Amino acid sequence: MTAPADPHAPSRQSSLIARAEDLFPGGVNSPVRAFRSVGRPPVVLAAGAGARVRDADDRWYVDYIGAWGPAIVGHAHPLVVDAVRTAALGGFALGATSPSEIILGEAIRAAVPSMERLRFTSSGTEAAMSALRLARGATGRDLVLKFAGGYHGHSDGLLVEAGSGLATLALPGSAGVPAQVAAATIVVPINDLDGVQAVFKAHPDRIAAVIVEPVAANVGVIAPAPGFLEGLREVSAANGALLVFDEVITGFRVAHGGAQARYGVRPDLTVLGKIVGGGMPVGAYGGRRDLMAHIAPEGPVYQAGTLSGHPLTMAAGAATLALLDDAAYEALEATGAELEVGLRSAAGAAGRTVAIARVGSLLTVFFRDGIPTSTDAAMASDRAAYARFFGAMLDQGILLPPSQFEAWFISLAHDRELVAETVAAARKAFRA
Ligand code: KE4
Repeated sequence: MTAPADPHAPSRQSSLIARAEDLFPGGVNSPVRAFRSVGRPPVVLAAGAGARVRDADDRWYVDYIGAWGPAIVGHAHPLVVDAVRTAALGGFALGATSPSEIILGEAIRAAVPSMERLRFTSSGTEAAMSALRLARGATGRDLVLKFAGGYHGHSDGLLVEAGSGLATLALPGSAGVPAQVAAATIVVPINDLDGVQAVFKAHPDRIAAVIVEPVAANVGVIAPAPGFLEGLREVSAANGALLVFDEVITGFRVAHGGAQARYGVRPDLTVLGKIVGGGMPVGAYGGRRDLMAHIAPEGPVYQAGTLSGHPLTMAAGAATLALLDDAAYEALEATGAELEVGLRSAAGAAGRTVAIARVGSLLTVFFRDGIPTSTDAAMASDRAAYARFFGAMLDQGILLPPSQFEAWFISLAHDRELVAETVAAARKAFRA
């Protein structure tokens, strides 16, 4: 870890930020990277290696952003880098089906059997948007039910009361979404099965799909209430609506087969992203054979993409999934548990009231009393306290997600030493 020569000299990072702010809205290519809600200048990250990242001034941090999920085996894993390098030697996008798409597609289907057939895209947004277009095309219905704080990418209809950056910026939705489009999305609080029943009763035969993050991770981590996912399965089927699991975060994260394997609930359609691309641009959606037959060129629901199934993405994804064996998930669970226990004792020692929610290697430290089970409870957390904690951790070389409402992502590269370093920093930060 090397500090800049003259701490008062304008750092390379600060000049890069100035140029970025002139170029991009907020100086970023995705809002949450702007650090707006934590009151710090954003970092500019030049490299990552394992569980650490390096900023443009050569400061290293223990990293819990993890590229927002994809870096589950650590940054720049040699086997993943080699796979991409080898693929690159054969050219990049070739504009036709490549063997690598078939290899990754079969690996995904082997792990997620509900995805009887699938389609790759270049982002989770595209995948979620396409899954809902398919649901509407297959059912002939127009309405979609989502959950407050659920984030499924930035397609128009899914920005209604979404999480992630909208929760971070306290935005109810997005400008530019036509009222009639927003009106086709009905929102219910997370874990509110009665609310879901009431919506189906109020709109009989009109709801095409229920889309849910089976473990909510865009309002911080909120686990499904016991019976919630099973209830969604039953109510959707009973009302002729499709159940769509958005597993962009949970897919290959909370279990090799995702949340649907962890909780034993089989959706009609699944949305994937992040990990399945190993850090390269990716999305995927898939499910029942009879539904996927509606997708062009077999059926009338159109979806396309110049770089869908990109060979370098497929190579990175396949190399990453190959590393995620049973031992990997046992290690992720053990590291997550160790970090949770350490953080809880650090907060206790400082007399700080926090609630630590964790599902596997997804974790959130909520600055509130009691683990939230609903959207409102999570959203009522003390954002200012989180911002102070974030800053105190950053100053000690620990990079947390720059929002109370984003999950901490633990990787296979987070070893006991790094967990101990994180807990030691937290002991001081909770007192800040
Ligand atoms: P992308 O279009 O960003 O690849 O995926 C959208 C998406 C879909 N579904 C879920 C459950 C997601 O969490 C996401 C994207 N996640 C955010 C972080 N929570 C991406 C970070 C960002 O927007 O910069």
